[in-house]
Amino acid sequence: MTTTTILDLPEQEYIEPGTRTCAGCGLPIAYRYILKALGPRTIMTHPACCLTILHGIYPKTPVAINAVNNTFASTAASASGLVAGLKATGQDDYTILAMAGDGGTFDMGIQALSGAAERETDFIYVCYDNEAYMNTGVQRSSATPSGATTTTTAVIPKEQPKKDFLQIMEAHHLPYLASACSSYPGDIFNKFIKAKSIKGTRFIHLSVPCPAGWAFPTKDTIKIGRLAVETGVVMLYEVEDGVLRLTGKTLNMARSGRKRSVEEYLQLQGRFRKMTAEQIVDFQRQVDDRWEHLLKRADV
Ligand SMILES: Cc1ncc(C[n+]2csc(CCOP(=O)(O)OP(=O)(O)O)c2C)c(N)n1
Ligand SMILES: [Mg+2]
Repeated sequence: MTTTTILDLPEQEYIEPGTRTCAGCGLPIAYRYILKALGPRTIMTHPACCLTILHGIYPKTPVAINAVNNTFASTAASASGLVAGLKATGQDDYTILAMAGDGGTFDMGIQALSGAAERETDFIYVCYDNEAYMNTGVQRSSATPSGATTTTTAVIPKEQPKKDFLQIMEAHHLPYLASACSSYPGDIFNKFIKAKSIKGTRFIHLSVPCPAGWAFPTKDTIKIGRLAVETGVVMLYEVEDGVLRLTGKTLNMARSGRKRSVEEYLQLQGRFRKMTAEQIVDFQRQVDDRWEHLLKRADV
């Protein structure tokens, strides 16, 4: 994979100043580079989530591409309809982008997505993962990691581990699947350029830190995303026709053998404040197991 720096990116912007996301939100950072990669011939569909907040209230929006706001469980069904409509009207130069949160994907949207992926429907699906139902007030989802407090796991932090959704999507034999993080724009850009060039259902998991829900200062969004990757909590990789490749920082870490302790990531976030020493050890074990598992499959 080529290395793309900020200076290599197209100057055209598709998100104008004035989005209604919270200060320090990781989502608009990533979305900006996604749209730079996909360009103006993109139609996107999204359910209720922080992305709806970003898109704004009709008739005003800061986003310069066409977008459909669908219902919570319907993102992949809505994308399938857009694909069919464009086909029926003979318009074949659009990219369909479906984008939903972790609640709208790991929990609510999984059946429509699984069905569309099995039918090899031609769209890019992005699950941007802020690890809870954020826009309604930080309720736990199946993407919330163990040890995190949310408003529905306020007294006893979440006990179950995060659902491994990338593995679930890999089991659909997709032509392209990737994991990205908002702190690495060049890596995001490369992955969406590649996804655009491939036909069929392409799935990208995008990790986006959330200062409001994770309880860290708004200035630290990039730092927290980088720490997620530097500790191996989030791994940057892509799987093309079953072949796994590590990318960017994760590839460098695998080559150098340097991975930071998860405590460096956990201690900067208020949501993990109630974790016991035992739970931290278990969290480290979960991260190490996945790290070893993916490294075995990669050509480092
Ligand atoms: C069927 C249905 N149930 C509940 C809601 C209320 N609701 C709107 S957005 C949302 C949370 C979305 O969480 P997620 O998909 O993770 O996106 P985020 O807000 O974190 O960006 C909920 C529960 C809804 N709109 N529709
Ligand atoms: Mg969420």
